[in-house]
Amino acid sequence: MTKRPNQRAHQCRFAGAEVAFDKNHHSRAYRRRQRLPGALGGRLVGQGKNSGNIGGMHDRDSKLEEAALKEEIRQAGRELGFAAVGFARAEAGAAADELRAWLAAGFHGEMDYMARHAELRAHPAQLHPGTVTVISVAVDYLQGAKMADAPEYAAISRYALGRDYHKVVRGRLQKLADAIKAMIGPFGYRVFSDSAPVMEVHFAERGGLGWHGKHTLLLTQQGSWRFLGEIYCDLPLPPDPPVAEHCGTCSACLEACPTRAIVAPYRVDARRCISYLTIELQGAIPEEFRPLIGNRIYGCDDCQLCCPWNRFARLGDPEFAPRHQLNEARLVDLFAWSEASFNERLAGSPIRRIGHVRWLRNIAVALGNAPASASVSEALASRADHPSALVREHVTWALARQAITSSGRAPRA
Ligand code: B12
Ligand code: SF4
Ligand code: SF4
Repeated sequence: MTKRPNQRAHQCRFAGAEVAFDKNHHSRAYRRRQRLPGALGGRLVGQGKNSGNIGGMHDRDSKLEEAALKEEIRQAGRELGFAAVGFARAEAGAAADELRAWLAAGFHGEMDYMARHAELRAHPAQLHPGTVTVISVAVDYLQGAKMADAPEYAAISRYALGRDYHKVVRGRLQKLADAIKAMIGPFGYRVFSDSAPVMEVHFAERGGLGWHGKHTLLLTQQGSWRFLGEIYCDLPLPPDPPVAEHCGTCSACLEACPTRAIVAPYRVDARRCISYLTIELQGAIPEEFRPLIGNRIYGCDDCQLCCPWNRFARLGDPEFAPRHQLNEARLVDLFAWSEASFNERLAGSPIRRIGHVRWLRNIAVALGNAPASASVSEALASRADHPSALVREHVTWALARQAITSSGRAPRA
């Protein structure tokens, strides 16, 4: 895939943005309140709780004010480093039925939280009372660092090589909420980034940030290497128009998926997805998938690597730059990390969430799939007596697979 390493989406300018809000926005808020007693100003004193009538703001001046406020928010978002900011009504519509159908098919596997909180996902105002608008943001994360491309090296998803996005995106969203408060005064809101039952891709799509790709991720003409986050709020702002979809007749992601997890366009059976198998699944990885996982030890990028739109991807924030050379780490070296090293080196990384046992489980599978060598067998043997039965079982499987490979017999794919 051709990347354009010198292209920068944006410069992150937290400090500059904060200074600008302090200098200008209080006076703007004051001016807006003076001009808008019946519009946002009215809502702020508790008049408008509705979903879509935009608070009864029908006159032209109010509409201009709303449009101006949205642009101010968008600009503040850009200054905080967001690649895009969009506005949608807080309504799930038909997407809620699709979510229910996905759950009914059992595609969520062991992700019980998806089923437990389905109705909160479908009804934003139940999750945060008063919510009428969802402000969605996107943050680019792709890095220019070289990725090792050999079976004895670990393949870790690009999104997980650096700092944990949950914290980064939510921290930035809080700054955006503070900026909005400086513009209009207090308002009701809550910020999220993959941190609560929110239909993130749906609202980003409705807010014009991109379209649902056939791989189900939010896709744009600058690709899909983007995190999503949102502010649920009680500001009755008009929605942005959705963008047209541009998957067309392409089906590259369905064909590239190593485990055939994209069972139909827009339908991922999570139970087959390597991201689920290596990150979400607590127990043993089903044997049928182990050979297909290859050297992927945390997540999978294949449905994005093959996507033609990712040729136009922009580089993301340096905060997501690889730590501990995870972009070119040998499997045997990572397998040797003690639990203390794992916890210490991966502090602040999303990978730490899976814990040392599942880390070893995943690497054992990748070592089983690696070309046969004495160093791989020795590394596996060193964990054969690990206290965790889960690790021992995967090590046994991997040693058996190594034995088959070294005997010259083709391992079962
Ligand atoms: C659960 C989850 C997973 C699960 C399930 C994935 C899935 N596709 O559902 C697993 C663990 C497999 C997963 C993997 C990944 N995930 Co994930 N995941 C989520 C999470 C928490 C919820 C997604 C969800 O609601 N799924 C439920 C199903 C029903 O939603 P859906 O597939 O989008 O289905 C919609 C449409 O496709 C459509 N639909 C469904 N069926 C049908 C049928 C027809 C006929 C039609 C027309 C439409 C249709 O309607 C549905 C509702 O809108 C979100 C965060 C969030 N809170 O939203 C992150 C999120 C989607 N994941 C993200 C990422 C980065 C990934 C990975 C790339 C990570 C990696 N590199 O390993 C992979 C990609 C795998 C993939 N192709 O989806 C990002 C995506 C960013 C982006 N650009 O879109 C999110 C938004 C997190 C974030 N804040 O950034 N993920
Ligand atoms: S992340 Fe990998 S396994 Fe999951 S759907 Fe995409 S290509 Fe398939
Ligand atoms: S690979 Fe093709 S079908 Fe899949 S998301 Fe990208 S453009 Fe759409």
